[in-house]
Formats: sequence, C-alpha cells, structure tokens
Amino acid sequence: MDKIQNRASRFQNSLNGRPRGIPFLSRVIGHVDLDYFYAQVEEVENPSLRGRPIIVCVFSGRTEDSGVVSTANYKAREFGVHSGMPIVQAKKKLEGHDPEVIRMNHEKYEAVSNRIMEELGELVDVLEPTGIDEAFFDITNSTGGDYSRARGLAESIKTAITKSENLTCSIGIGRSKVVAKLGSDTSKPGGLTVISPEATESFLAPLDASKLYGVGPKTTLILEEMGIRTVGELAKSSPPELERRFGRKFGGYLLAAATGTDADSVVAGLEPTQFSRIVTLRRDTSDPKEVTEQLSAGIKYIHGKLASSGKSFKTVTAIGILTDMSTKTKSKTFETAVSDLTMTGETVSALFDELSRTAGKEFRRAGVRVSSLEDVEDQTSLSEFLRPAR
Ligand code: DCP
Ligand code: CA
Ligand code: CA
Repeated sequence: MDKIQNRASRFQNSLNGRPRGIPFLSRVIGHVDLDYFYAQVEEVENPSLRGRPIIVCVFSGRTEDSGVVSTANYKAREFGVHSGMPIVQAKKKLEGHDPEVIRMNHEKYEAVSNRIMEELGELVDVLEPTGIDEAFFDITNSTGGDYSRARGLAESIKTAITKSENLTCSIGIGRSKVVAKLGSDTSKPGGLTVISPEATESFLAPLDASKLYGVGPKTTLILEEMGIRTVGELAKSSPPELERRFGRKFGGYLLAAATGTDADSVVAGLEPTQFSRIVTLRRDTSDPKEVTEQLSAGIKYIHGKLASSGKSFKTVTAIGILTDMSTKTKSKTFETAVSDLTMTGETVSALFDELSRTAGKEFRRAGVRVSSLEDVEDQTSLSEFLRPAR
C-alpha cells in the first residue's frame, strides 16, 4: 500500500509542478508500450518463428523445467499462457501446438530498449522511460496542444520503431498520464488510441475501476464494497467518503484518476547509458570505406549528444546488419574515456575493416554505438568557471 500511496502523493505534489501558463486541458501526454516485448524481439531475430506460440522463460535451474514464463507472444496467449506462469504449466497448455521455448536474454532486450528510448527521445518533447518496454512522453509543445497533430506524431513514432527495429507498439494519447496509459492498454497490440480532452469522460466512464493505474486487487475490493465498479461510478462518488476509506492523498488521487485530471507531469528520464545511430545504406556493400562514409553524419550526431550531455565514452561498437538481416558487431574499449571526433571516426573505420573481412555477406544497414559513458570532468570545471560570480 505504501508504494501506491507514495505514488499518489507524487501525483498530488506534481500539481504544483505543471508549467505555468499551460491550461490543464491542453496538455498532450502519451504512453508507449512495446507489444509482447521479449518474445517479439526473438521473433524479429528469427522470423521463421512467426505464427507459432513462443514463450520466453526464466529457468531457475532446479529441475530442467523449473522456472516461470517471462512473457509469451499473442499466439501462445490464445492458449491461456501468460507472464509469471510456471514453465511446466505453460508447456502443458501448448502441447501439440509446436511451441518455441526460449531462454530469457535480458542483455539483448535491454540493448533494443536503449536504442528505442534514444530514438523516442528525439521525437518527443520530454521522455520518461518507466520500464524496459514503456515510457510516458509529453508532446504539448510540439503539437501546440492539437490532438490531430498528436495523432500524426504518434503514428510517426510507430513507423519509426517499425523501421528501425521492426517492432510494433501500442500508444495512448490523452490529457493525463492515467488517460494515456489506459489508451495504450486498450489499443494492445499494435494500436493507437487518441483520447481528446472532450472525449475523456466518455472514454473513461465504462472502464473497470481496476484498470486505473495504481488500483490493485485490495483497492478494487474496497471499491466494490462501496458499490463502485466502473471508473464513471468512481468519478461520481463522494469525495469525503473516498477520503474516509483511502485517506486524503490516495482518495484524492483516485478521484483525479477517474476524472482524467491527475496532474503528474512527464519528467525527463534517466541518464543515458549509450548513444547510437543506425542507417540503411544506399546500396548493399562490403566496402568498409563506403560504410564509414555513410556513417559520418551519424558519428557527428553521436558527438553532439555526447557534448550536450557532458559525456565521453570508453567503448565504441561498429554494428553491421547483413543482407540476411543477421547482426554482426565489433567493439573497441579504450583504457580511458575519449570524446574526440576524428579518433572515433578512425576507430569505426578500422572496426568495419575487420567486420567486412569476417562478415561473409554484404552490409545492408550499418551503425555506431558508444557506451560505458563517463562524465567529462573538464566540462564540469568549465561550467563552474562559466558560472557568474556571486
Ligand atoms: N516481464 C517479465 N515478467 C513479468 C512481466 C513482464 O519478465 N511478470 C517482462 C517480459 C515482457 C516485458 O517485461 O516482455 C514487458 O512487460 P509487459 O507487461 O509490457 O508485457 P509484454 O510486453 O510482454 O506484453 P504486452 O503486449 O501485453 O505489453
Ligand atoms: Ca509491453
Ligand atoms: Ca510494459
């Protein structure tokens, strides 16, 4: 309960955090959630799996099959399999349906997630990642509060993720975080739900109150005792009664959530852990010079990101996606962090030299990633220096 109450209080506190001058109703907030994330990443890596039930599993190692399902694709869900289900039980449900059982590879999913978050960060005003496969975003400024422009932007986000990673996602757009989250939930998989301020009340009213963010089984039970089942009923319930049952903060949050007036703002996400850029080559090639040349804008872009975030890097990776869509990478790690543009370009070029010798196929797409980021110390002292004297 504590966790939820903390969250509720954050929602309340942020009432004060809303930028002044932006009327509440004109906020445009989004929530993006990747569909059957771990399983979809596996599907993209191995397209021959499409159409078959897939379960991505965490094996505990005690017995051969002990462990749980981390996630399942929608085909497997048709047979009643879901996240958290014991592997043994999932296998039973999928018997005779040719399931693919895959060991969870967190690093792989995290790398995909990092690339997507970075890409999303470029497309929205403020991005707040809230999990490996989801994020809130604010696009009030870039859309001028216009919900039809918001729809266009959301569509281009979906297209961008499909183009770069071949993954589908679900997006909800609304005037608050709660509304946006409900929007992405109800458009799963692959959909887009835009809930304009005017449509908010009628969108929320029929939904089960248990669908609201922060409303778990305990709260649902109490609400049922109060004769409240839907969000609409919750919105019309008596505020003093809610306060009496749930306390001032959480009661207040429930009412705000039910009316789509929760005021929590989107807060820019965590520190970046890497920067990357991938491009589709103008033609398939195995010439490392050609590849490096077409990556030069990408390398400059990465340097811009490093400079603006005050970071240098220790590891640089050349990424080659071959004509059979397999990915080959080659990295170099420096002993001390660097941020020199020429040096990065030369290293990337050398790495692609090596990659092209061992790849065996032509490159279709190519990319660069810098990771193991460190703060540029000089930069800190520079900003100290530039700070006006007090
Ligand atoms: N996950 C997990 N264990 C859980 C729930 C989730 O390991 N009990 C992992 C696997 C999921 C990822 O987190 O792929 C994202 O979780 P989601 O709840 O967003 O579920 P999915 O993305 O798998 O499916 P959906 O299409 O419903 O979003
Ligand atoms: Ca998901
Ligand atoms: Ca999720």
